[in-house]
Amino acid sequence: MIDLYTWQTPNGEKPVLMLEECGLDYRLHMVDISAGEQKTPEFLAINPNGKIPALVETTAVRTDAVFESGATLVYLAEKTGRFLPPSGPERYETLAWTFFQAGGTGPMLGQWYHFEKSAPEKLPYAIERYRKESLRLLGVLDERLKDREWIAGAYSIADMMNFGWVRTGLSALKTEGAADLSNLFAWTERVGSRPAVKAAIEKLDQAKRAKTG
Ligand SMILES: N[C@@H](CCC(=O)N[C@@H](CS)C(=O)NCC(=O)O)C(=O)O
Repeated sequence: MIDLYTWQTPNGEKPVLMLEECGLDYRLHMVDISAGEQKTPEFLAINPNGKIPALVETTAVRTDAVFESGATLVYLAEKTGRFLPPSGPERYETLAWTFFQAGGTGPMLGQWYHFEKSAPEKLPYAIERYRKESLRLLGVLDERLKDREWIAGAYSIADMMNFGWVRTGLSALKTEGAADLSNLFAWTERVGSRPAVKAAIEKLDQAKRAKTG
């Protein structure tokens, strides 16, 4: 059985998208990061970095504990043989666009959000630096999508990895209707209309409401 520890955030959503696409059975454990549940000794035993998401799979012969959203997607892809080519250039292209998110839009948008919304002091240099870099990264993805339906070959973990951050970034950076990001807007519509994506978003929403009331 797979136990998924997560919360309703762009990173927390990723393994739920994959579990729903693959039709796997799993138990959803909501870890309230606003209440500090990701720093409890029980959770740190699963992810020493104290961040969601993380998953644990227990079978008759072994227990696997996996943290980092990208690693959870690769784990599930290798378990099912789906959404990540098994070898060759297509596999590395998919992994490259998967980790592009982990090292790019995630940290840059995260820092922009912090300096724009949470920092006690308004630092125009920091706000502008992370805003510009976030927009540049979204532009790289937009260019990538100008002549293709999905980020790397068929729909893959690269799309699942990028979806939540692109959606959040496009809306938080107030890019509505930006002509130079039109391929990206069209792609978010395509991803968002997949039944598994709708089911994942709905499940997380319900689970969060059940936990926080
Ligand atoms: N690189 C990590 C980032 C995980 C991450 O930043 N998770 C956030 C929620 S989106 C979190 O747990 N924040 C709580 C904290 O930092 O204490 C991944 O992709 O899994």
